[in-house]
Amino acid sequence: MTDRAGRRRARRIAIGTAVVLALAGMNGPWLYRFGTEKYHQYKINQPEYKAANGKWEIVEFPEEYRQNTIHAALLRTGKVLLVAGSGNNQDNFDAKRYDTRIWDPVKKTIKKVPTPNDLFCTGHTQLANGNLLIAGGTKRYEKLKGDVKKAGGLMLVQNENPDKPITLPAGTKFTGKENGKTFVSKDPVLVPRAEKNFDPETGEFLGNTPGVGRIYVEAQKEGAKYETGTQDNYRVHGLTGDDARNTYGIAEKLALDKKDFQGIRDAYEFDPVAEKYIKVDPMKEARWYPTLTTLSDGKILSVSGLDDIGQLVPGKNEIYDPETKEWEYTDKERQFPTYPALFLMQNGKIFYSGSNAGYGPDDVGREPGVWDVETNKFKKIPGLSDPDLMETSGTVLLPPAQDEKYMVIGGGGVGESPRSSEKTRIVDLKADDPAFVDGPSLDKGTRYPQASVLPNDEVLISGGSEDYRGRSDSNILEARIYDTEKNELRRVADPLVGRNYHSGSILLPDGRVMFFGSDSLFADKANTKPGEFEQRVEIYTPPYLYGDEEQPDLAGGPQTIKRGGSGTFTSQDAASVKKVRLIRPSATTHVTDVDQRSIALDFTTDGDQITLTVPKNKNLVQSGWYMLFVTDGDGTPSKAQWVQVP
Ligand SMILES: [Cu+2]
Repeated sequence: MTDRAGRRRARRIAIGTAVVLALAGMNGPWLYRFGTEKYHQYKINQPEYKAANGKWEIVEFPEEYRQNTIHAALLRTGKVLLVAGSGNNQDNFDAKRYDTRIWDPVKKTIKKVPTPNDLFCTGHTQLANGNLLIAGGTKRYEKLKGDVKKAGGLMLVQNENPDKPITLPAGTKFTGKENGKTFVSKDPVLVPRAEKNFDPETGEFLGNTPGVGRIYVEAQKEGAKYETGTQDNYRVHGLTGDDARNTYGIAEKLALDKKDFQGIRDAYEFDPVAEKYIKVDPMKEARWYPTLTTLSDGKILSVSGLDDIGQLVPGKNEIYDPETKEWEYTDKERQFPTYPALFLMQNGKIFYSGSNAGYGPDDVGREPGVWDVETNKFKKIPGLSDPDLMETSGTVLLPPAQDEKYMVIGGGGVGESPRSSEKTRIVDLKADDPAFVDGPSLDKGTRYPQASVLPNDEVLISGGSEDYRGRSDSNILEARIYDTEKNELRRVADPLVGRNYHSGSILLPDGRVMFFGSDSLFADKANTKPGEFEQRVEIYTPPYLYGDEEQPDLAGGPQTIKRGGSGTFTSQDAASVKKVRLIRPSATTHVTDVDQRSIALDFTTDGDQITLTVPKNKNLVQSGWYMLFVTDGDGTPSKAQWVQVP
């Protein structure tokens, strides 16, 4: 800053203060508020303030482009894919109005993309070729108790025949042997054949284990008198001979209680260049709220979700092969709550932080640990504080990824609990016996925190709400930057828009961070008016873009660098570069972003040349497209160059 600019600034501050004092002196409460607000506006726009705290700006799309964005992913074109599907809106769902937008945050253009299915509450992850894999979504909205007219629930269809599977069509009737009540299936179901069991020593035949198919059934007629009290066996209509003898249903109580959302099996790859969804093989299981995580071999693991009858998928996980575009079950089963936070570790195993987003029994798959998908061994990690407040917590792999330290932020009690945690917890997976320790605390208990890794190794943590879905006007209009080296949080400028459930954040290639969504249950503090989905996007410009110096430039260089390989780029500021990072672009929903990671690169400089080397470990540097940032000694990052690691 020049002396003259400094004097100019000092004079402006003096005038601003005088205005506030004059207004305050008039004693009018409205005027006072007007004055403080005006002063606040003035203050947050001062260069010194922005250089220390950054700045927030609301982006409002033209009305016809607004949508209830639930999912967002940064594409390798630098554009952001915004997916609503039906956007948690029953009217949209009933009308089959499914929405997707592509937004260019630099050119400020937005376009509509035809959406082939209800991708509301789907799962997603970045693929090696730059496509985004998207799997699962919504088959049916939840029905609350009182709205459920026909008694219904899960029917387990058993097949005792070891020689063949059996398929029952939609509309199959089941009549209880004890209760005499008849229920009808909503979909076809394939029941696998029974398994023969033999004594491993003698080879003696011990009997059959029936094959089991799961299907949703409901009463033929409305009303409470068709509810059942307890478990019963059910005769299947329309079968004859052996089939009638070998096939039967078992159901627990079939009642008028709340019916959860139901998932779909459909999967797509989104092509960022054609800007289109491409249909691929459907998953084996229907999933609503699944997590997709890249594995060591570049295949994609799909875990958890509610299935096509609204039940937590019973531990059946599956893997997508991007080569064949087909899914296979894993050999062994393990059950997690919905949207579990699962990250690929440098040793090829999976780290589960315990973060998740909202469905599943409170005693299934809640404890954090390290999971070997092949052997299905799971080693628990101790030390987590507020372990019963992990739902809607956020987990972020702290930069640089090489250190393998994760932070778990906030979280709330299971279901609609009003309780929430103000803790951050940190675990160092490179330690001999990893254990969580508390990091610096937030001011308030925080569900749904948004967290984005920044190119200078800091982490931006923003928003969330104290109560479930922002109840009682509990949105938190605060943001902090976490300093990974000092293990400290510092408060920065406040966001302008409250964001809770169905929100997220994404680091953009120019070093800014975009925020989307929020789905308050109520619009008022008294919790009497229904909430409205937050359709505005907000962009945070971190302090590093308000420094005295320009962003370092970065140009030239190869677009593809192999693991273990090097590339030479040009920068006029090469001599001042202190950090070089490859950042995997975010794909985020429901406080779950298992893609984002920032990898430190070794580099050398020579004049205006900067030569960097990509680490060899394929679990650290997963194949795919990355943002390459260089950051100078002041912590100011360049704009990113896109680099593909094949
Ligand atoms: Cu949701």
